[in-house]
Amino acid sequence: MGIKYPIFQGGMAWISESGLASAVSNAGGLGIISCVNAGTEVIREEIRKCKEMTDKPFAVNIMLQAPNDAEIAQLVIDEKVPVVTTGAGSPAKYMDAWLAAGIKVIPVVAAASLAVRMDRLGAVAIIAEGGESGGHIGEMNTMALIPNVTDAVSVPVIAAGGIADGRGMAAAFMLGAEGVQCGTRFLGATECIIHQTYKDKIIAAAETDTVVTGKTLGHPVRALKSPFTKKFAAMEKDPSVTPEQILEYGSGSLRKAVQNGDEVYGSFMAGQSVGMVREIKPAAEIISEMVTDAVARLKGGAAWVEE
Ligand code: TUI
Repeated sequence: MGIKYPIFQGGMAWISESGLASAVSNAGGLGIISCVNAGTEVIREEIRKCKEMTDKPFAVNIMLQAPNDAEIAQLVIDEKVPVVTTGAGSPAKYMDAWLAAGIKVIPVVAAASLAVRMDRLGAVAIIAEGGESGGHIGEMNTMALIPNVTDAVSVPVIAAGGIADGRGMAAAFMLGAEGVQCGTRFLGATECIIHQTYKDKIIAAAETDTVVTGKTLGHPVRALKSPFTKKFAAMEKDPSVTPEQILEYGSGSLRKAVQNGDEVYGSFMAGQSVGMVREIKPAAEIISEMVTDAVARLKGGAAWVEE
């Protein structure tokens, strides 16, 4: 990959832009720009800004349920983006074009079955994301997901979901992963553009302060408990409310949290590792502390067993 540390910054919708991504890449990790926000031209600008702010590799994350995913799929080729990660579905239909353009493709999967298909289609690595994560999640949790995916594929696996410090990173390696992806931890990065209210909530939250809504819609999403999630959950239980009405209520809720800090209608997406995010600090410090602690823990890891 050409990166110093195997730490990816998750592609977070409306959040992961060129400032955060370039800070992570400059610190030796892999910064990732999310494409879920404005239109394709805005993403082109973000990619160009990122190239100006770092000469290190970075990635673009494509959410496969986005209305403009086909346009973005072409944009990353035109802009010669070195690495693409995908989420929320299978990128099979774009794989040949990306590989022909020399792009390294790293799909996010939530189960081993899709990981196997992606390995066969030419993915250079797989991000296996457990249900501790914030945002759109699958059924499996990280502890059981990672060994299952590493057994199933021939390429390196990057663990995601519940990892926010050196302990999580060391544990991920023990489960067979060769890298980690963190989203929630980078919500607490100085360079992260979320509204101050969102940051305050992240710092204040305990590990039990998240909830999953949307299971009845087939689209589970983890976020901080809030007036929004309470109302959303109540609508899901109410037989007189249609799925369309619920989707309408949820539409735009993440943007309201990120840009306006809207405490009534905002969806403050975050993973269970939020309890470990206790202070705002630069991305470079987050990364260097994580690496130092992971190395120390890995060296001491044999202390509790004897053969
Ligand atoms: O994509 C995510 N997390 C996200 S996307 C997002 S955008 C959004 N979501 C809801 C409301 C408003 C905005 C927020 N969080 N993570 C990657 C991820 N991918 N998690 C789970 C999956 C996944 C699920 C099923 C990947 C593949 C998959 O495959 C289905 C298949 O085709 O086999």
